[in-house]
Amino acid sequence: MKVCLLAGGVGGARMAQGLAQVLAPRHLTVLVNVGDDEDFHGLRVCPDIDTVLYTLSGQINREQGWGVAGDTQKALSVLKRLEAADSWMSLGDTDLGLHLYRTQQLLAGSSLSTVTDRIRRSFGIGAAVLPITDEPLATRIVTQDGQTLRFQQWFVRERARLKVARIDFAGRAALSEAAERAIKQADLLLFAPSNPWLSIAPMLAVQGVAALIEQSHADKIAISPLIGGKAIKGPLNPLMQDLHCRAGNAGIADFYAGLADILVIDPIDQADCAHIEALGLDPWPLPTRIGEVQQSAQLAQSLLERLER
Ligand code: GDP
Ligand code: FO1
Ligand code: CA
Repeated sequence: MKVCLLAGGVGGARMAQGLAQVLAPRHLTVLVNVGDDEDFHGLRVCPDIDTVLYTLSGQINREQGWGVAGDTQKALSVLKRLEAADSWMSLGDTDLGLHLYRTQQLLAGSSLSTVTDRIRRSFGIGAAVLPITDEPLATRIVTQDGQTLRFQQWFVRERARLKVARIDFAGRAALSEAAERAIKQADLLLFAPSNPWLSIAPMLAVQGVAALIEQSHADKIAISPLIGGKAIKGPLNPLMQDLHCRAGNAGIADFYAGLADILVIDPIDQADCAHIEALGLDPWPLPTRIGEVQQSAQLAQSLLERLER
């Protein structure tokens, strides 16, 4: 079975890691959000792509959920001493090597898909990892106090504390050819337990993606990022409040209604099944805590077995 995973950073990477344990590499493609991507010190930084690559290659700093384990910050300390712009973004020394390479390759004319694939291969990752688009598509946060911030300004500099009025996606990015192929060839389109509004929505904003998913005859499964109504990590709960979403899995189901057929929720949230069914989605209660690779592999295995029944 060919699986195409739509992924943001941490939640996406954790699900990708489990799938990689149970699928042959040629049967797994991870399509990754690029709305978080920004330039720092002239270098292209792609946090969600890098979180997926570092996780699949075992280099991730597991406590942080981003960056390389054991990385140092000598270069950053120089930038800070020089009061360089945007040095609130903690770029580690090892991580900077990746940004240098990517930026040089992009400037030399390679697409983001091509560069990402070169890095994937050198990291020894078998599954395909692809940006959803090769063109810039920047998530912009419009705050309730009237500012328009770049995603990382809001998330890192402001620690996601400013209330959100609206999320915009700047640019008219087109789906990459490789991503289009992956969606068309998929037997299962799987939405990782990523943040729907910050990681999945920017991918759906890429021209053609929503229509291709709608036309696809693949099974379409979304995994809820909430357990017991709470996100494991990140600003999802306050964001849902700011955007006037229904709380808990009802709000997640509202997002995925019409897009997915099945919503996987943790068994502790079984009481949400009625809300989910009311929207025409089939609720599948399965353990969704996937912080350990065995847990993620178990979830992947359960999904595949249940589909094959
Ligand atoms: P980001 O781009 O790094 O913010 O990561 P994603 O958007 O891919 O994922 C963020 C979401 O992952 C958060 O809303 C978390 O609740 C969710 N998440 C993280 N770990 C787990 C887990 O073990 N299980 C589930 N169900 N969700 C998780
Ligand atoms: N997240 C932070 O909260 N603080 C940081 O200083 C930070 C630096 C950073 C550097 C490289 C990278 O790939 C990711 C980094 N992140 C940092 C995470 C990044 O903001 C992600 O976009 C978020 O995890 C949301 O997806
Ligand atoms: Ca992200």
